[in-house]
Amino acid sequence: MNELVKQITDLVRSQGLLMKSARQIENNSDNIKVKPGDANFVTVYDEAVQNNLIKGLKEILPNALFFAEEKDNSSVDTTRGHCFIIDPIDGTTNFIHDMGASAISVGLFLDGKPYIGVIYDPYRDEMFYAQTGFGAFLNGTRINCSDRTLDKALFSFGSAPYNKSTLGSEAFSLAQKLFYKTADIRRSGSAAIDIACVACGRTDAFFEPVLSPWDYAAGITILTEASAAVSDFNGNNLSLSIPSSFLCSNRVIYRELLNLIQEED
Ligand code: LIP
Repeated sequence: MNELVKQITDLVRSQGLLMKSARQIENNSDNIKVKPGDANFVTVYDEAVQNNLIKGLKEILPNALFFAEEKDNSSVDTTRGHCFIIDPIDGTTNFIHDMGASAISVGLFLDGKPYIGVIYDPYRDEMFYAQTGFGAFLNGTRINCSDRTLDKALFSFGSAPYNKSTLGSEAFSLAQKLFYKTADIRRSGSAAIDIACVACGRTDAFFEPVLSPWDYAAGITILTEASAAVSDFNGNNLSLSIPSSFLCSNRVIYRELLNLIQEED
């Protein structure tokens, strides 16, 4: 493992331990704040993990910029130099409900190009990481996406919970359509975990009508290095600065999925 990847994964693992130490978050309202949108929360742990990550990553790469879920990113140009795009706890609602299905997601970009991606699920002690050109790994073992066909595929989807009123029906109508063409559906409640599952071939596709760059930044590098396809619903590259629709899948079914999505419009 490259030294920079090792430094980042060590730091991320330490923050996973902080996540796991959290107890009964839901029972203390001082722990939770409500953000704009439907059912959008932040906990004191999201803020602590984010602060600790930024502090530690600054020691590793002093000139890097930071674009992260729980901070103001208005002056951050994600396309210049080293830029970390961070979701301190992806799956915050799961975290509040003690579901044991949340992850830390850290993507590093160099001049706007994918460089390193790290997704850590502390509950399963699963560290997914990739560096452009060097493959994708889960706990040190090389991973690749699946080659299942659509009829055998297991897909997951995100319900766009923060935009229920505008995008909820799109998410469910597409999920219903895919349900009849595939083996079955899953919904983990963490986009980062759903993405990691496509990268290692547990599932075959994941979509959500809108996600933010911190939800998928690390995933872009991991998916690409695992030979999966990743784009927005129009087949375009994902934005690193504004929310976007999101699709990833193995390459056998990607075009078919894009066509099915476009039929919906
Ligand atoms: C959330 C996800 C969830 C997805 C939401 C949101 P957060 O991230 O991982 O699965 O449906 O759109 O992005 O806010 O918990 O970091």
